[in-house]
Amino acid sequence: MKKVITYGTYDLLHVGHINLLRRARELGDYLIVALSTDEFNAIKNKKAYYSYEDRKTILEAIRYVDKVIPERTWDQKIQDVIENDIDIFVMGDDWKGKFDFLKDYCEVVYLPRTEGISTTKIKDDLQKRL
Ligand code: C2G
Repeated sequence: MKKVITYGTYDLLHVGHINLLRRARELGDYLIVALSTDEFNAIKNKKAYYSYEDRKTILEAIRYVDKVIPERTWDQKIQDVIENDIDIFVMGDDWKGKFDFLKDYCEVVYLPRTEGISTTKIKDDLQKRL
């Protein structure tokens, strides 16, 4: 069984997230999402609208996602890859090159982002409607 892992906040779920999850899952047979906790989001200077628990519930309902684990630090990826017997690490290409150190442990794939959509854009567009 080829196991894939990807990381993210996945707030205000949109087609960019779904496109990433679908392509990541299609690279193997099993997809784990390491979901940023609310505390880790603070470290990333992100404030998610939905709590970790709600973002986890939403992700677990997606057909492409087999398991959701917490992402608590920048430094857990090597351990996650080893502990979960991961074959492929996947991220959107806004992260291109940033996780190449994982190539010693698994395949590293950066997938093209979906243009024209982001959680930030959603928030900005809604703000303009107020
Ligand atoms: N994404 C995408 N297209 C978009 C928006 C996002 O392909 N239009 C991808 C991102 O490249 C990422 C995933 O969807 O692979 C999740 O995006 P975020 O929730 O913004 O994740 P991020 O904050 O970049 O977290 O340790 C890694 C970090 O936790 C990554």
